[in-house]
Amino acid sequence: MAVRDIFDAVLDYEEDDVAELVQAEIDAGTDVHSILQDGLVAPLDDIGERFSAGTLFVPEMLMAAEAVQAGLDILRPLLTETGVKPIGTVVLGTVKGDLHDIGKNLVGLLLEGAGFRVIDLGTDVGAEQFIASAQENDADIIALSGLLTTSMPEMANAVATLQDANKTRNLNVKVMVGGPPVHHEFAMKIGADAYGMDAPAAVERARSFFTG
Ligand code: B1M
Repeated sequence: MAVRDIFDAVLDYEEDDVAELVQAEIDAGTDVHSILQDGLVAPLDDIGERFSAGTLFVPEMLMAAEAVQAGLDILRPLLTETGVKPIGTVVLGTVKGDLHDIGKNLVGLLLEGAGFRVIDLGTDVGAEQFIASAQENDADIIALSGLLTTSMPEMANAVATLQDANKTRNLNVKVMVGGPPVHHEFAMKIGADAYGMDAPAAVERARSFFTG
């Protein structure tokens, strides 16, 4: 039994095996971040490369994502364990037109684990939905995820709308962005307050809004 078996089970689209193997590694005391990174996230890069090469297609990408999600469900309690009073509230979502949610879910789990209250709006979320939820939940941060290159203009549009609402609609939130096509320069150019390269970096950025 090894983390490599989880990797292989994701590539075989074996949801139930992934869940069982993740539980077995937890029981064996394997480092949670190794289970996450080497067992669950790494095979998706492999899947992405095969998709780009035209050797597998959307249904297989979806089955792999579902297998990863089954493993994440098992890891969830370990990633979100916290007994502390919430540091602040984050409204999180994947931008309009984009249906990818695994990276966003990971960002949400680690934020929760770091003591934030997370309102997850899911995928395909428009700027006005982010604003309404931030107002309703008295949020401190809005966090936007996007995986497609075509999501970048939508992310820019959402950030502009949110920053405008900060000035004109009595909203007071910081805006954070992330996802593979996004980088620091782009984030600053579109007026975001922070960019997170990965989920741990997103937590650091979110914390920095409170610690200065
Ligand atoms: Co899609 N897909 N997909 N896909 N998919 C990619 C992203 C792609 C790179 C594959 C490829 O071509 N090699 C490619 C995008 C190309 C591009 O635009 N540059 C692609 C494509 C083209 C598409 C479709 C257009 C395919 C089609 O229909 N022809 C379609 C689009 C649908 C849509 O969104 N409208 C599509 C669909 C799908 C599925 C639905 C089948 C499925 C998603 C299922 C799901 O999410 N529930 C899927 C999958 C699984 C992938 C890959 C294989 C895996 C994505 C993933 O979950 N990675 C992906 C290829 C790849 O990544 N190698 C691919 C793991 C995840 C942990 O990483 O999300 O990057 P990631 O999150 C990271 C960081 O980016 C960061 O933290 C996380 C880790 O710590 N992060 C943040 C993310 N959000 C953040 C926010 C932050 C901070 C950090 O602050 C707010």
